[in-house]
Parts: sequence; structure tokens; C-alpha cells
Amino acid sequence: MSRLTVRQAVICREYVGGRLSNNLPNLCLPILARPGKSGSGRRPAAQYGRPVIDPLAAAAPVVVGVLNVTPDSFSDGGRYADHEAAVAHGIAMHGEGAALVDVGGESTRPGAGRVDAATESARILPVIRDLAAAGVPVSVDTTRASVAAAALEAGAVVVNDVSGGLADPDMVRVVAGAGCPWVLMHWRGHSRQMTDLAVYADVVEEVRAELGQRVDAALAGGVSPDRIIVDPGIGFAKNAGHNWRLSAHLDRVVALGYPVLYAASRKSHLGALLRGPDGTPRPVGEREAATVATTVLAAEAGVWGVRVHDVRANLDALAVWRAVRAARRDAG
Ligand code: PMM
Repeated sequence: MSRLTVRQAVICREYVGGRLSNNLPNLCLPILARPGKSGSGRRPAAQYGRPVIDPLAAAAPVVVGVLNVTPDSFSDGGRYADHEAAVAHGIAMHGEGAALVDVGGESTRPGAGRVDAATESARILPVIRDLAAAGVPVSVDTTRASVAAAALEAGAVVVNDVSGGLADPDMVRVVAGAGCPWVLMHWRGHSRQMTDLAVYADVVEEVRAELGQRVDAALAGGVSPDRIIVDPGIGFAKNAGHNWRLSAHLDRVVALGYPVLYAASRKSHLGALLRGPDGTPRPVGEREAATVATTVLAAEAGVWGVRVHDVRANLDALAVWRAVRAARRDAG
């Protein structure tokens, strides 16, 4: 507890007490006792003495903070490879109001090679354990079933699978057994191949159809429909034009009927849009205003959440969006 601020200690006490705080709506999520499926062989988190937090019960859109514990992610590679820095940043993002902190240990930037499961686990599990102990709701960003299972055991409450279950056929069993929310992202192949896979006649319809197939596979594998979140996979097997078209028609992804997570934060189409006079893309760290614009547009389209690097800036933008929406309602 000594490493936490007073504010974070209050948040932790709320979790430990198992109550939903009404006056900290962005900081504390509803806590539900959701035991894992009987017979799954996995003990539900509540039996480890941890409350089970259900981010899907929070008021949308929520903000998911990005925490890449990698040396080479495009956006924050290397910044949080150190354990203490990663945990401190995760706690800070939660203190700012992130509903979830998304911890990943394998870079998914286009062209990146894979790391093995042992390396991925060694990067993320100690961080997840410490964040969970500090009361921070964590999603694990992995395509591997074994890593997801270990992360859930370490305290993660959501699996964020950028392959939508395609990369590891065992993932559906792990997620169905845990009964946790599962982010199914649109994906066509690992980072090394994905640029070649960015071929569509109608990107919006194809992403919708392929996401629908992933949802069907999840349901067939025993995942409850109320545990599914879909994500159009901005930047994954998509060029800039595909990203813009998907962003323009997010409402059609929302129309699939599942909560939608949208993750455009600092991605390369924003850098290309804001390129300098000499054609150089805007550096990753200078794409925040553009990211915030995408957040407001995504909120307007009805998404459940946005996955971003700068939690505070995006929550500020959502506060403005909420105020305008409320004023519209009052005027009506
Ligand atoms: N993008 C990245 C990593 N994980 N997860 C989801 N659900 N959706 C995404 O678009 C996504 C992701 C890559 O971006 P980063 O380097 O900023 O983490």
C-alpha cells in the first residue's frame, strides 16, 4: 500500500469492500460475483479472495488504458519494459479513470516477429499480479490460451485477444471456462503477414462478416453472449483507407449487437494524416489530439470503449461529449 497515493488507496478500499461507489463512476466498476462455470476445473477469482469486476456493467464508453510491457511496441515500446515503471503506470492510468488496464507482452506492430510464450508470460504476469493486488482491473492482451489462463490466474479479469480466437484453438476453452469477458478483434494473420492480407472489396462488410464468424465460434465453444466484446481491429491487416472507412462506419460494427472496443490511439493512419510538408509522418507521441478526435467520433457511433494511451485526455473529451449529449436531451 505504501506505493499507492491516497486516492488509489481509497479505490482499493472500495474494491476490497466489494461495493460500487456512486461518486467515483469512472474509477470503480460494478463488482459482480460471477463464478466460473462449474466443472471447468478453474477456481473463480472470488475464491482467491479477489472481487470479480465486470467492466461490461460500467457506463459506456469506458476508457481502456494501454500498458505494453514490451521493448518494441510501436506506441510505447520500451517505456514500460521495467517492472516498477509498468506497475506505476498501470496504477496511474487507473487513478486517472481507466476502467481497465490492458497489459500486453508481445508487440503486434506490422512486421513484428513473435516472442515465445515463456517470454511473454515472464513480461506480463508479475505486472498483472501487482496491478490486481492494487485493485486495478486488468485485461490481458494475448493470443495464447496458456498465457491467458496464467494471466487470469494472476488476477486479469478480461481477455483481449487480437486474433479473435483464431491464433490459438484452445483460447475458447480457457475463456468459456473462466466466464470472463473476451475481446474478439478482427484479425487475418500475425504481424509478419498482415500487410499482405489488407485486401478487401468492402472493408466494413467483410470485417462485420468475419467478426460475426468469430462470435459464432465463441458461442459454439460455450462462451456466453453477454461476455463478448468485438473490435474492428484498426491497423490490423488494414491500410489507412480501410481504417478511415471503418472509423466512418463504426455504427455498422455497433449494429452487430455486441459491445464494441475501438482502438485507434496513435496508430499510423493518424501519423500519415498529419504528415509534415516533407512527407514525414507525425511522430507517435504527437498524435494525441487526433486520437482524442477519434474517441469522440467513436462515442458518437455508440462504442462500448476506447483503448488509448493517454487516459486523462480521452476521458476529458468524453466528459465534453457526455455534457453535450445531456444538453441535447434537455433541449429536446
Ligand atoms: N491494437 C494493438 C494492441 N492490442 N487490442 C485490441 N483489442 N484492439 C487493437 O486495435 C489493439 C489491441 C496495437 O496497438 P498498441 O501498440 O498501441 O498496443
